[in-house]
Order: sequence, then structure tokens, then C-alpha cells
Amino acid sequence: MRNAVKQAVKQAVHQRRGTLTGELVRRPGGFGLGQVPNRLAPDSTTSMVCGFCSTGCSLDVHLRNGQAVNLTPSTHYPVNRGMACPKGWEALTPLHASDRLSTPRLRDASGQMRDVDWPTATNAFVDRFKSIQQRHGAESVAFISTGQIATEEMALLGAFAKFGMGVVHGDGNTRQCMATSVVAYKQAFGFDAPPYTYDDFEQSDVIVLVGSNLCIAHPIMWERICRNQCSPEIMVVDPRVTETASAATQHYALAPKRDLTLMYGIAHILVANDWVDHEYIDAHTSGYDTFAAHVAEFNPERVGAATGLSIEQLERSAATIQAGKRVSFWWTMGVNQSHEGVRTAQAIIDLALMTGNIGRPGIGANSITGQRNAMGSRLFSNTTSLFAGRDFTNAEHRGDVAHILGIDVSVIPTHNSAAYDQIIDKILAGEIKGLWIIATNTAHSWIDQKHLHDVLERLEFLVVQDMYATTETAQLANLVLPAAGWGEKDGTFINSERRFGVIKRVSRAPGMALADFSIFKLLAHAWGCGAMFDEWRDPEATLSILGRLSKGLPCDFTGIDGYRSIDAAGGIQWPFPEGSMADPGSERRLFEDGQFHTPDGRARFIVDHPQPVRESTSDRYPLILLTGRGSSAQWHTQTRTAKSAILRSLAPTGSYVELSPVDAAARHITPHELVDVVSARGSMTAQAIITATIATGQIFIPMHDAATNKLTCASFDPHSRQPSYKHSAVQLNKK
Ligand SMILES: Nc1nc2c(c(=O)[nH]1)N[C@H]1C(S)=C(S)[C@@H](COP(=O)(O)OP(=O)(O)OC[C@H]3O[C@@H](n4cnc5c(=O)[nH]c(N)nc54)[C@H](O)[C@@H]3O)O[C@H]1N2
Ligand SMILES: Nc1nc2c(c(=O)[nH]1)N[C@H]1C(S)=C(S)[C@@H](COP(=O)(O)OP(=O)(O)OC[C@H]3O[C@@H](n4cnc5c(=O)[nH]c(N)nc54)[C@H](O)[C@@H]3O)O[C@H]1N2
Ligand code: SF4
Ligand SMILES: [Mo]
Repeated sequence: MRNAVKQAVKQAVHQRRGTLTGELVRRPGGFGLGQVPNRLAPDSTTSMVCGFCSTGCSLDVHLRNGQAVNLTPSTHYPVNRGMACPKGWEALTPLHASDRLSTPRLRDASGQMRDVDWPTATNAFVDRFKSIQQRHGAESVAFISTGQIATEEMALLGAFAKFGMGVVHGDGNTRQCMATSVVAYKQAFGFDAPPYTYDDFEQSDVIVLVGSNLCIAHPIMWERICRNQCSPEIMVVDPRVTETASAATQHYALAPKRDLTLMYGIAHILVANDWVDHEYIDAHTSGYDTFAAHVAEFNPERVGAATGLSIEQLERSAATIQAGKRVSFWWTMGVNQSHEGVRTAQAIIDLALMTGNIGRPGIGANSITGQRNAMGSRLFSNTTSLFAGRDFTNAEHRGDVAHILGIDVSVIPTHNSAAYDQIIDKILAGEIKGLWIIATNTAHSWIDQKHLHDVLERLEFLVVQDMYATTETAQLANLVLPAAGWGEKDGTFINSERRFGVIKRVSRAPGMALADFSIFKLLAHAWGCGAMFDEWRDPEATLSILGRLSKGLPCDFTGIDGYRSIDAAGGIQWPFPEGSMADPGSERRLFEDGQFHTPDGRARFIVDHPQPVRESTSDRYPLILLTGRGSSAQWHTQTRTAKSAILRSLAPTGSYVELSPVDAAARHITPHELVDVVSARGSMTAQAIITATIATGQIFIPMHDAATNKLTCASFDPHSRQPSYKHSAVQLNKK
């Protein structure tokens, strides 16, 4: 066995060599890289998409002696046109951090982590997971993956884990982020298809941003709005006076989690005034009559009382939408992370449909994604849906995939994966004993951390695959696998507007760290199912397999002919079927023909009754905790951005909590004083930032702080199972 694994290691490393001109050198204890890390000219400039957010900006990376030395934003790329945010400018710095993992690490019998070579690591992976499966069944091992590795990598992971290892339960951190939009689009449009292109930011005359702090979370999309020549009305719906709300022309500071009621209230006024596009509704939608009857109950008095907005504000919002010729609706986590996120997203879609704002320039019902490859994950991770938006429970779909991949159909699971929170429940119930976490920092980012930590301790074997040894999750692992990061490997990401962009190896990964793609290949060989992936030779060959899997589906990209074609076009949006006459680099939006992917070709109006939040405020916990992004220089759990002195200098230091002057005065709290924030689940100490940007009765703490999710209340949208991170009851005490 050990020899077979050694052979596979050689293959994986050889694999890595396939993308290199540099010589691989054998080092004691493993393989490393020689001096020239890529096939690019040693002193040259190459472009690739950024490794942080879903905007997908292109960066020109400058090489010296084959190694990236610095970068500048690409001037001719249609997404960013010469701009980048601070994270983009600093994207190379985290690669050189001192806590990079350079070898696999295995916990020994005494509980110590020890550096090991790859054969030892892969043997441990195989032996421990197979042993668990033999004792408790195939479903007793699960994985949690990510929207932050290349499309080809997540596809290989999804294929290996599900078809090779027999895993059924595999979800991703996209559940924390995009599950709501996926379900909302599937039900309303018949496919998970964000319809827009960024040009729509520039073409709109009314831009409605719901629960989205674009200035901080997507600064380059905000720059696109700044280029808009139509003097657009910008309406921001957010309980806080965010940077984006300050820059908007209209701010609707609604009470948290009252968006569904607000959207129905706006629809009510539109219907009452007959500000409705009947022609569009009749030709392209279904369910309007039920919708109109439903919103009749949401009169301005009721909606004003629920949302805290005045009747004038409600009327102004509806009148602004009516007056717009090209109204675009955009939403992000203020909507998705909610106990009723799916229905809220669908209510936004309903507003776009009833006003005919779909399928033309400058309009649309547009969910903005977050992680660099959330869109890749949604279509090709093989987690919630079978490859390319298919359904695991559909025998025909399974047959198609088996045929295209040349595998036995019996290896494809016939039932759906448990969602992230359900995987955690299954660990608690003793049904799942082995967990493999890839490129996500669960022990910081998941909701209700105390509970999560209690649960993770029950695992027999936890494998974490990451760039760094120091993440909260890696520290809990039994086995840590060292991954190459962005800039150290090849592949593609798909951005928010469905655009494929290429990433490249421009820097040498430390020590024995391997690209996730190579790690998956290596593990597949060690598992004994390597032959199943012979055709998945390297990332580029894998992209063409995925192209075949997309054929004939709404995301068909069979017209993409390898990485060069993507580079040459400046990124290519799906759909791009073979034979397409479209200019591959052009900005394209969906549904221009009014045809949707539902069986009758019509978009569906979907309505529901607003539900109470899981945890209301009380005398003991009288404040609502909002969480989210704190600055444009911080990325999530900060494993990467905290490694840059420049990014650190652009962000606040230490834990802080924003509270209103009224709440501060009531508690005799003075600016910058240390206070305790307490919920029913845990507490943290933070510096008080007293600011009128936060409403009385609410506080805000950024998610970048590892303590934040000690406070959050585990509540989920019932349709998407996305956590509601932005509503927990807390108290704030002077120390
Ligand atoms: N700098 C930076 N940029 C990022 C990220 C990062 O970590 N750092 N992460 C990326 C990822 S993965 C994502 S998903 C996106 C997230 O991007 P956004 O969703 O824009 O960011 P958040 O700050 O999580 O939430 C947006 C807003 O929702 C508001 N909100 C809270 N509750 C409610 C509510 O009930 N209703 C409404 N309408 N609004 C509410 C919050 O006040 C907040 O201002 O950002 C991406 N970009
Ligand atoms: N309270 C609260 N919590 C939240 C949110 C909120 O708004 N409020 N937002 C939620 C949202 S939208 C999201 S998306 C999540 C994000 O939460 P996470 O996904 O946990 O956050 P990251 O810090 O991006 O974690 C990515 C991990 O992958 C590693 N990594 C980076 N690149 C690679 C690679 O190429 N290969 C491998 N193997 N590893 C790599 C990084 O070092 C890091 O440890 O947080 C969620 N949690
Ligand atoms: S906006 Fe997003 S993609 Fe663009 S440079 Fe910043 S982090 Fe990178
Ligand atoms: Mo996200």
C-alpha cells in the first residue's frame, strides 16, 4: 500500500510539474519545487483574477525570475477597468506568511501534532476514514467545502468524495452565504441563474440595494455605480447607516428582519396605483393574481408599524421604482442571512417581475455573490446539486452524469446531502464520525460556536485542508493537509455575473504544500479509485469535462476552449454554448427573450407569510446584534488579510462593538470603554464605539472577530438552511 501511495505522490507531484517548466527537486522527507515555478517567461507580466471576492477583478502580476514580485490592476478587463480594492493590491502578501503549512501534520497518540510526509498523511486519511465507514456505514464520513477553491478543484473533490469514497453528505461554506439565493432563483426562474452583468450598474436609473454594503464588501462594483452617467437614484435598505447608505440618495433604515414585510408593502402600493407592467406579467410570468391578492393585506399602516418606516417613506420608495425606466434590484447578506431569506429574495424578484424589470440593460433581480468562486461552487461542487445544476434524486440526471463521465451509475448517491447544520446535527447524533474540511474556517465562521466546538470534539477523525496551520479549525484537526493558495496554482473562478476567469501559478508554494487539485488526485489514488479520474489529468482537462457536463443546460459553456480563450476574451460569461455567435468577451444578461427555465417557460411569483424571528429581545437580552463585514481591508476570518501590515493598518484593531448614543447613555458607557457583550450562548469583551450610524436597540460587531459567533443564535431559513447571522438577542454591560 505504502509503495502505491508513494507512486501516487510521484504522480501528483508530476502532475504539478505538468503546469511547470521548473524542475521538481526531491527534498528529504518529500518533494519541493525548484527555482522556476511556472511556464511563464521568467521576467514577464501575466493577468489573473483576484483571489478574494466574487467581483472577479483582473490583476496584472509582474514576475522576476519566474516569481511574482508585485501586481497592478488590469486596465483592459471588463470587470474592474484598472481598479482594485486594498485586498486585491495586497493579494500576494498572505502567500509568504510565516504560519504557512509546508508539510502535512498528524496528531500522534499523545495529542501532539507532528510533521509527516505525504504517504503517511494519505495513509492516515484512507485508513481512518475507511475504518469509520466500515464500522458505521459509508455515510458516517462527510465533508465541508468552500466557494474559495478553483472550479476544477471543487468538482474533483465532489466527484472523488461522492463517487469514489461513497460519501453522501458534503456541503460547503456557500451554505452560509448563497443557499438562499440558490433556492430563490431555482423556484422563481427554474434554475440558479443570477441574470445580470456588471454593465447593469452603469445603465440603471434606479438602483435598489437591499441588505448590501457594497462600498465595503464589493468596492469595485460600487465603483461601477460611480461610473453611471444616468444620475441614478440609489435606494439602500439597511438597518444601519452604512458607508453605502451614506453615499446613497435614499436610505430606508428598516427594523432588522422586516424586509419581507417591506417588499410586500412596496408591492401593495404599486398594485394599488396600478404601477404594474401587465403586458410583461401576462406574457412571461405565472402566479401574479395570487401575489396581488396576498400583498393587498400589506397596507402602509401595517407595514409602517412593522418596519419602523413612515408612510411617506413607503410611498416614496414605490414612487421611485415606478418613475424608473431601468430599475435594478440587488441583494446580499442582509437578505440571505435571515430566518425568511428565501421568501425575501423572492419578494425582491416579485417586485422586478411585476414592474417588468427583467431582461433589459440596467435592470434585474440580482443576487450579488460573496466568495471568489461562489458561483463555481453553486454549479460544480456536486454538493447540494448534482453537476451543473442537476438533481441527485433524479434517475435521468444521474444516468446522464454517469454516461458523460464514463462511470457506473450506482456510485452516484440517490439522495441529497444533509445541509451544513444537519451535518453538525448528525455528528451530535453520532451518525457522522469523520469530517473533512476544505478551505473554510468553520471554528470561527459557523453560527453558535460553543455548540459547534462541543460537536466537533465528538468526531473520531477531523481532517483540515488549508494554507495555514494557525486557523481556529486547523488547530482542532487530527490531520492537516497543506494547500497551495491563490497564485500558487491553476484553475478558474466564476464571478458574480457568471464570468469565468483564470487563476495561474505565479508563486512557489511552500515546502510540500500542493494545489488542492493535486491533493484530491493523491487521495483518490490512495483510496484506490484513482483510475476513475484518469481523464481529470489536470485543471484544464477537468474544465473541458465540466463543459461536457454543462452541455444543453442553462449554464452550457461548451464554447469555452481552454484557459487561453478565457484570457483572450477578458473572461467569458456562461452561457456560452459551442457555436455561439456572441462575442465571448461581451457583457451578456439573461432572460432577454422572456423565456425562463421553468417547465412553462414563465417566471413564478412566490409569496408567503412573514414569520417571527427565532430569538426575540427580552428584558435580559434587550438589544439586537447585527453582524457583517467591517472594512474593505478585512476578509472573513482574516487568515489571509491579517498577514498584511498594509491591510492591518487599514482596519480597526482589536474587538469593537458599535452602539447608539442612546444605548450608551442608558448604560453610562463612554467612548472606547471596554464592555461585555453577552448572549444566551456566550460573551465577549469589546471596545465601545458610540455612533449614530446604528439605531437604538441594535448593536453591530464585525464577523472578522473570532468571538462574534460565540454570541450568534443558531436559526436557519427553512427552505435554504442558511444561517440567520444577523439577528441575535444580546445585552451589553459596563465592565
Ligand atoms: N471586505 C470584505 N469584502 C467581502 C467579504 C469580506 O469578508 N470582507 N466577504 C465577501 C462575502 S463571502 C460576502 S457573502 C459578501 C457580503 O456582502 P454584504 O452582504 O454586503 O455584507 P454584510 O456586511 O455581511 O451585510 C450587508 C448588510 O446587511 C445589513 N443587515 C443586517 N440585517 C439586515 C436586515 O435585516 N435587513 C437588511 N436589509 N439589511 C440587514 C448589515 O447592516 C450590513 O450592512 O461580501 C464579500 N466581500
Ligand atoms: N457572524 C457572522 N458570521 C458569518 C457571516 C456573517 O455575516 N456574520 N458571514 C458568513 C459568510 S457569507 C461566509 S462566506 C463565511 C466565510 O467563512 P469562512 O469560509 O470560514 O472564512 P475564510 O476566512 O474565508 O476561510 C477560508 C479558509 O480557507 C483557507 N484557504 C484560502 N485559500 C485556500 C485554498 O486555495 N485552498 C485551501 N485548502 N484553503 C484555502 C483560508 O486560510 C481560510 O482558513 O462566514 C460566514 N460567517
Ligand atoms: S473588489 Fe474583490 S475581486 Fe476586486 S480587487 Fe477587491 S477583493 Fe479583489
Ligand atoms: Mo459569503
